[in-house]
Amino acid sequence: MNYGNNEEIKKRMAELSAILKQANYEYYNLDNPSLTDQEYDKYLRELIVLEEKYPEFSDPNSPTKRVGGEAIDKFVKVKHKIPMISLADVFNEEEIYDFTNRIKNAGFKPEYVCELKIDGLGVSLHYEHGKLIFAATRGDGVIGEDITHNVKTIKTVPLDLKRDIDIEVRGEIYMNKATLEKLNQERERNGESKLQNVRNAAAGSIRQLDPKIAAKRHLDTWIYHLPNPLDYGIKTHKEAMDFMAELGFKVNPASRLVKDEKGIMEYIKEYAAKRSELPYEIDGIVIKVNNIAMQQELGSTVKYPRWAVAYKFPAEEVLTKLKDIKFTVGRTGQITPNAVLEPVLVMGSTISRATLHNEDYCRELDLRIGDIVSIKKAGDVIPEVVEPKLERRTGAEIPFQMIKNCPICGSLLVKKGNVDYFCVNDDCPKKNIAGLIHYASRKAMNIDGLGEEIIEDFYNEGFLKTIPDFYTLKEHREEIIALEGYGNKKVSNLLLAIEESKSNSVERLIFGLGIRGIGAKNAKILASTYKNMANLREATYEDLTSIRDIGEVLAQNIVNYFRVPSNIELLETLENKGINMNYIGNEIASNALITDKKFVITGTISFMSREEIKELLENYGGKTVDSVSKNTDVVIVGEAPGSKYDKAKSLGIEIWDEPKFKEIVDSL
Ligand code: 0OW
Repeated sequence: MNYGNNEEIKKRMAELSAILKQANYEYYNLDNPSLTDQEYDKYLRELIVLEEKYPEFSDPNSPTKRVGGEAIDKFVKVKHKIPMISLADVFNEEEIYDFTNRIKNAGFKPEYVCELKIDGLGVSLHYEHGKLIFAATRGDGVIGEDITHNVKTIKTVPLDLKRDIDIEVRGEIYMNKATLEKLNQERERNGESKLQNVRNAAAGSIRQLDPKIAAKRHLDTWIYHLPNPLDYGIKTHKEAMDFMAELGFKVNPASRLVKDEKGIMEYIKEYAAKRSELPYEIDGIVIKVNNIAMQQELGSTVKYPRWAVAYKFPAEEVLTKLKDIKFTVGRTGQITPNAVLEPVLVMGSTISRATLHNEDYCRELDLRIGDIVSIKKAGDVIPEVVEPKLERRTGAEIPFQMIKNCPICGSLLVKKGNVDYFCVNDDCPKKNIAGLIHYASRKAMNIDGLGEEIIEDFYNEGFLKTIPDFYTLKEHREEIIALEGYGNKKVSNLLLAIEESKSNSVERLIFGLGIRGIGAKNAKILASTYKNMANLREATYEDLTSIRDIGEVLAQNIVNYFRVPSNIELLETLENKGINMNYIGNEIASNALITDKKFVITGTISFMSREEIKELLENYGGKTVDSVSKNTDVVIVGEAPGSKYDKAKSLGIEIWDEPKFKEIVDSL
């Protein structure tokens, strides 16, 4: 087809774009297409060809993006202007009345909107002049990640709105049950592990760097929140939902305006019964005050709105057979009894293992191998064995016996405290395997795809005995591919994920080392305080204890860890293999008066809370510590200061009184 001059070409591309977008909306949002698939594909192909030929005329919001544009190489952080707060959970009728009574006691007579609580992940969508500009995950509610490249592949997220409007809306990205089923069948064919539930599947899909992969996951959305309705003259949540639907967003038709608690309870009852027939997972019912002015007067706590709650469906209890009791050895050597169960479906997941906590728990329940037991799984917590069904006993069951020796290395177990048993053999393979699993885990080095079974396989094959061995696995590539269930693609993805882990910010490595008592949060504090591993290695006990969240025990554990030659050797080996030893963390502004300075705050500053001062100083690379020492750079002195003020003067430490501090804050 020849298009004549540039104007003709641009016109044709815009025409095709409009035809395809309208067709998408009719197909995915209205479920009432006017184009046949063949017609749709013909127009799409024509537009793809034109965009390749004339990239300068290509629209960033072109419908061709639905099939996935360029891959990104890392996720960019996004700060939410209005925090994306979560919902407080309630579990029964009494707690629902507590919620509504609190509102009525505050003098309000509210109506409520009841909504299905979609089991996916929160998303924020930003539009300017009616065009999708960017999309971000909820993250921790304040800082999310830019996922625009993947969101554009979600067919029900409009790339253009019905009006030329600037707006942010929020909703849930989710995966249908049937989509997960198909995805898991395909993963099983590829020898990949099955995804446990739709929430993990949706989260894993939206966190793909390559949108062509995300496009294949057929994600979907329900939009349920307008953060600033009054800016659009909207007075109720119901109006907001209708407004967003008119703009072209997919809004759940099951939402319902109810007058009172009776209406709420009827809605809950109705959807508890319908839940299993829905094409998507819901984990509860969201109850919101309808009137926006009331919402704003009720306000929010730091974490939750006071005008909305999430009623969570009760945990499902199902029966299955206790086939065996196995004992696992944790990375600290702790022995935990685990139930090996006849696989059973609970809350959308197939369960074949459940924790039995410790020996006392098993004795109190008088658990016997062969028992029929009830299993309970609430939300995404690990499933639990509730009790054996005594009436189902045949007499053939085998009473519980606590083991005396480590199931892996055979060494005699030692009882510590009054319940737990430990394997104290430092060369116990299971402890080593658990240490490797911890190192690769999500909150540590976050090596995608390297789950427990794979690590256990590699350990038993001898490819992976110590942490540095992760980075030489690529030398065993052929041997690994030869293993049962390890396809070429799967091994390539694993080796790529291992290489990617080298560029983590150093807090992940600090946590992955398994220093006693150092969790992910403290690891981040240490990383942001010391900026790199070398500085942390040099930190003295006094230095460490002067950090707010690090007490004596942790400080001693850290100092001890760096005194062990094999640990120093490990770190040097890892550094030589190219593992990043620096803190990459959140970008912080810098200011000579604040960056890398240690501050103590004493007394009350009239215009800022201590938390806000701490956050401001941290944003500029400063650090607040609790006690004044010769390492303190500045003491900020407010109203009615304490002895720290005197100590600062005696040590000749720089003092900022309130006027001085205010002057500096205003200058930032
Ligand atoms: N998951 C949901 C859902 C919903 C937000 C807006 C203000 C307070 C929470 O279906 N229907 N409505 C809201 O309203 N949130 C939901 O999910 C939230 C998102 C983040 C945590 C909860 O899952």
